Amino acid sequence: MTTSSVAEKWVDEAAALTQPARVIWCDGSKGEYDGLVETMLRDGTLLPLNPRTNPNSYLHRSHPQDVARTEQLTFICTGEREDAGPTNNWMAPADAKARAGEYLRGGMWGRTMYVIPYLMGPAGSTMSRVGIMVTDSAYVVASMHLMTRVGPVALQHMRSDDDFVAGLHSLGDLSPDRRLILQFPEERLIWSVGSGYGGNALLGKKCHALRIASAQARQEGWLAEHMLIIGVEDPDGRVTYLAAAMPSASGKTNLAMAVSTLPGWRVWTVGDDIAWMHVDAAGQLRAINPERGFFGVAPNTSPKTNPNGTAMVRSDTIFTNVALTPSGEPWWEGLTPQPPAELQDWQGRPWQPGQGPAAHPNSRFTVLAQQCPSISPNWEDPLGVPISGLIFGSRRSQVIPLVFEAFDWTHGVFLGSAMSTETTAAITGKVGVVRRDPMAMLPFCGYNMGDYFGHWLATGARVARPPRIFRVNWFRRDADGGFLWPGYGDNVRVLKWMVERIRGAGRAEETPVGYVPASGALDLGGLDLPAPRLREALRCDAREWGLALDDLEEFYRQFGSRLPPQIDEKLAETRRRFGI
Ligand code: SAT
Ligand code: MN
Repeated sequence: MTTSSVAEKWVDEAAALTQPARVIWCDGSKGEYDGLVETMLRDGTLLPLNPRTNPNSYLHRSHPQDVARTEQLTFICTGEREDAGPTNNWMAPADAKARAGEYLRGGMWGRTMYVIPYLMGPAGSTMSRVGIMVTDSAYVVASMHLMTRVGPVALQHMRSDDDFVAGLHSLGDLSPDRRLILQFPEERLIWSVGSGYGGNALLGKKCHALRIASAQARQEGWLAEHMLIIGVEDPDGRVTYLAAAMPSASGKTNLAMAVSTLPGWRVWTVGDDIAWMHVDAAGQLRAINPERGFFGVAPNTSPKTNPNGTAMVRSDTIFTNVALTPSGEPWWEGLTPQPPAELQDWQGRPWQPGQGPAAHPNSRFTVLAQQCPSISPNWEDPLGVPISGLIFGSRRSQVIPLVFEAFDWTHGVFLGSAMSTETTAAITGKVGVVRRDPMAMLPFCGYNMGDYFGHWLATGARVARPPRIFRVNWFRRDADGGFLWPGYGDNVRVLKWMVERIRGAGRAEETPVGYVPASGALDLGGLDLPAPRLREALRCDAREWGLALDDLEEFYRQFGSRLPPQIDEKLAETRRRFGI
């Protein structure tokens, strides 16, 4: 394998700091993957699952204090604090390296350092980007095999010797007290120490493809977003591509693989977590999925909620922190209505019903995208797919209607910037707390969020026909706490309305917050949903919105002059429309 001297020099420096016993350059081959699995089965990092029911599948149990992203230990390290902005944790680059350097120095002593050249994006795409990460975790290497394109293909896509994002990862002692996830967007560099879990450790995902890439995208004139990508096929076979931003563990994977309850309609999966979007020469917004696999939340994935997701993890899957049946099958809450007897919980302890969840609420499956039955035939098209609509969705029990459409691009950017959501187990901390999460990028924007809104506005101006922008909330509840909307496969009814709007046919009613489906415009055929419940799901209330806008105004204030005036103006315009 040929490598640039810049890459070799950087790897030498990483080795000098961490002092591994040996350095192995990964080639991404099947033999390499099998060898890693064998090593991990031997040392207990992986447990075999039942080869009959779950061929080539394994269970990994993480350290009990290392089960989700730790946002409080995640930093954007820019020369100027202002460039990280008020929504990011910030550390000066030199301080960050001094602190993390203490945890990393000699940290790979006696161990293997794996060097992983990886490609984010399809081979042959000018939108794809290269990373080179080093790690002392075989589990991370195997996961990177599934989540990215590892090996010579990566190095072949470097446009110059230094055209890669460098990532240094070490498990350290896995203690949150000595854990830091550091992004240096100005150096295109990542340092991560003290965690082996998910987005903390698989550096291609959140650290590279969102935090570093968002900053790079701003400089280069594209968008790196926390979005799924789908193709919605109508009964005539016409496919409309949409991208949707939603916070972690809020249904992106389920929506990306939805099985339509509407006859003749079908959803094709292009990606379930990240979209890189460029404006092409004709002014069309186009998206690629930079990832090669899915790192999805297991709990509540079932033949009912996500039949494609359930089918794709039947073989060749690494599970993390799920429960285990006596016959060696993985299990998690929601997979079957009743838990099987004699389960072991996610830490390997005997489990009885009533003892809390058997699988960790943020337990995951890691699997190649090509195993998904609904994977789009063109999902690796180097040109990406043309995006006609964008969706911002969050998890709100109250206030936010099931679906509404922005008046125009600027209003849509405002709606995205105004998102808030109830927190989930995907991040360490309290679950169910409402927090602001603009465009589902709060934990992932690698620069000042005020500038980020400005970049969105500027991108819209470059698109010939800007995609329609929609806001959704599948999670609104009635007074008794029940969900107002059935969700899952029935969400395709909402997608159908969006496609009709994009084509100029769907009927809508104007409200102060945007266009909502007119009476009868949502296809509810075959669904038993009383009209008052739908009205309640679509309702927007001036008093509730007044309070929400007060809160939003306070959120905006912290950006000072970095907040684009158009965003502030849209807030004022919403108040005027409500007459509040
Ligand atoms: O960041 S992870 O990859 O661990 C999962 C998520 O939060 O979306
Ligand atoms: Mn995500």
